[in-house]
Amino acid sequence: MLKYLSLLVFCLLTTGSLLAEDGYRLWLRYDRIANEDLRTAYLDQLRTFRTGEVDTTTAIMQSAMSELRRGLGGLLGESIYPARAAQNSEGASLSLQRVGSDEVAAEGYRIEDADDGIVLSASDDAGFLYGVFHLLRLVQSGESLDGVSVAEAPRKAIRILNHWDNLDGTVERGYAGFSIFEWHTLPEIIDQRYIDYARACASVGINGSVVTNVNANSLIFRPDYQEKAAALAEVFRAYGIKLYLTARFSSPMELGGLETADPLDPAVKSWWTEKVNEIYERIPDFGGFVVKANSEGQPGPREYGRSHAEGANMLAEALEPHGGIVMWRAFVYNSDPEADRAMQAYEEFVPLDGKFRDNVLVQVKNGPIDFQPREPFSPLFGATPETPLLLELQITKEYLGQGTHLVGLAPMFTETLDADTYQDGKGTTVASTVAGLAGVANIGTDRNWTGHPFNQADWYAFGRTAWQPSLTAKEIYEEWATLTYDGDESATNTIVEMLLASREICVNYMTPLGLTHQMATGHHYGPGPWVANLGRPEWNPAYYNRADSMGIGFDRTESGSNALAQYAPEVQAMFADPKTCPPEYLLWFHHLPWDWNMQNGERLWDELCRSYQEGVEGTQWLAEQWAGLEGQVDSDRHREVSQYLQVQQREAAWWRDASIAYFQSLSGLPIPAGVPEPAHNLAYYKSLSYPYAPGIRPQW
Ligand code: GCW
Repeated sequence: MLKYLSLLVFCLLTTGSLLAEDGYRLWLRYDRIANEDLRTAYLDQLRTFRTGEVDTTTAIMQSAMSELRRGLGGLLGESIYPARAAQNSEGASLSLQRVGSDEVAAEGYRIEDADDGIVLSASDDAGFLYGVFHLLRLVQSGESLDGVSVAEAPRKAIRILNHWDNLDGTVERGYAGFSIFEWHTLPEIIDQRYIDYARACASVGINGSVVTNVNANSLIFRPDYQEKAAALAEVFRAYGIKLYLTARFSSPMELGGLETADPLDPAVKSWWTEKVNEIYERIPDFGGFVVKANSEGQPGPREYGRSHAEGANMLAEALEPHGGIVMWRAFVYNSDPEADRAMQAYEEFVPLDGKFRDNVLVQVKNGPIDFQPREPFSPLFGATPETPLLLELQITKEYLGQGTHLVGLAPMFTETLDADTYQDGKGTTVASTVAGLAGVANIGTDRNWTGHPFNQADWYAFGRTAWQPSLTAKEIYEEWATLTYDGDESATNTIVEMLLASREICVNYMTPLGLTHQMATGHHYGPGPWVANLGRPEWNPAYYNRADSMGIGFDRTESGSNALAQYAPEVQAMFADPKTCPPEYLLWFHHLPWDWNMQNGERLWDELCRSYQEGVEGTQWLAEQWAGLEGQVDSDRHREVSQYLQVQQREAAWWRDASIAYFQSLSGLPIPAGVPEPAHNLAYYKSLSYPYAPGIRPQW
């Protein structure tokens, strides 16, 4: 008997710890506060709870109340039941207060330590929900509520996740399993994941979700799929999240049987109008469409000689009576070998400024090419004063080590947001020019949602940045690390330092000194700087590095493509001269001889080699930091991250060696001291293939 009992206890203990730290709870871990003094202090402040006159029966308020019960119940170890008037109205308590929107803006909130306790005020339900998450965050991070005075409102109205999820369950550029949206069991089955997804999004202020891939499928507009989408929308609604869909431009042909999708054709227009009306019957708060048109084979208005504005406006007109919007992507480029791909979105969209309807936003990737480890900001930001723009950031990590490398993206987000476009004088940061942020999600069916445990930090960072773009990467990671791990202050600091340093480490081992798009073909995993044989010139790494026996880099100054001219004069002045151009953008803007003298006195070739080496050493540093945390973070996630870090170290060396082997075959220069010779010859690196990336059919 004793034997069985001890076995049972053993099982409970082990399963308990496995369940506790498998990452599913993300940062919303509401474990009982270990420090008894702190727990008691919070209990004294929060034990009673008054909802006052606030109507808590609406869907969003129900979510807020249930989160509060769950959160405080877990953290304080005692159930807290909100009541209109607290049973014991003596003494301090937590209470809700509805105020006018002149006092607290839409979706905003205040948390204050008032005479009769902690007061959470908001002017709408979403504000209360966000306020509850903020309050829980404070308690979970052990921040004192004495004298607390928080006043928050989102800086950007649109804070939206873009899922590149296909209706067959696969996720384009997704590295964390399959889509969490189960089209085959919707609308009847409401997976708990949908609710937890919505909770997580709301906890960081995300208020929109595009559940389908921009490489779109018109089937989503069929009534059966609309029913399914409506079921998701209902879950999201309770968390202040609007559902959006991607619109395939040729849907009237594929689904409606029309002969054209010409946006000026009356039959096409009325097809869309009816379709939109149908959607709103099922989803009254439907957000609208995201459209990828005339880009990478997607259909669009240009096929009919119509502009992007004419295409977008036709959809916008159908959505307008319902309050819906169109997010029209600027990610367009053609395959003209003479053209500089970095210039094309600007060339296409700046002339259309002023031609879009009011409910159209143009969605622009952070850089002019495509989610690279580093790019300068897109010149479109600030260049379309009459057209609201959305900043599209990548949270998934195509081109950035995909699912396996530890690369924290917050420094990249803030680098773009803080960049000064000078379009309206000094201080016209990218952040100030955009109406909202769209993030390409990194979420899948993996138990911990994102594959690599640290990828959760990017989801967190996206939401927090979109809410408040002036937050620093450090502030955001401090929050995340505190909430997600239980380590002491020094362990938390180590995690934060790792995340902060990791993006630059990745830039160094993949694409240092302004190089870009050096990844292998198709799956974009691993190095392929020699690739020059693809059907479209601008898909070739060699197109981007322009390396030959004389030098390396893409001349985007007056003597080259002059892409630089698309920026404001102040920005041009920063980059125009290779002698003063910041080294991180040097080969983006300049083609230079191998023996070019860098600002630090190093020869370009030597600096390039050393940068790769620095990247590799950076991955070793990451691994050492993490090894030092053994015993300070839970063993499951410690082991998992350690394994990933080994992969990253090996692959960083692969990047360094393959890149140096290739560039040396052109420069003919010796490898500088401190940088090892490549482990293999160039032919070896060229022969490697990587048939494992998700979405790539394994080949013999
Ligand atoms: O980076 C490229 C990706 C495509 C993606 C495209 C886009 C959804 O390789 O997979 O397609 O960007 O942003 O539309």
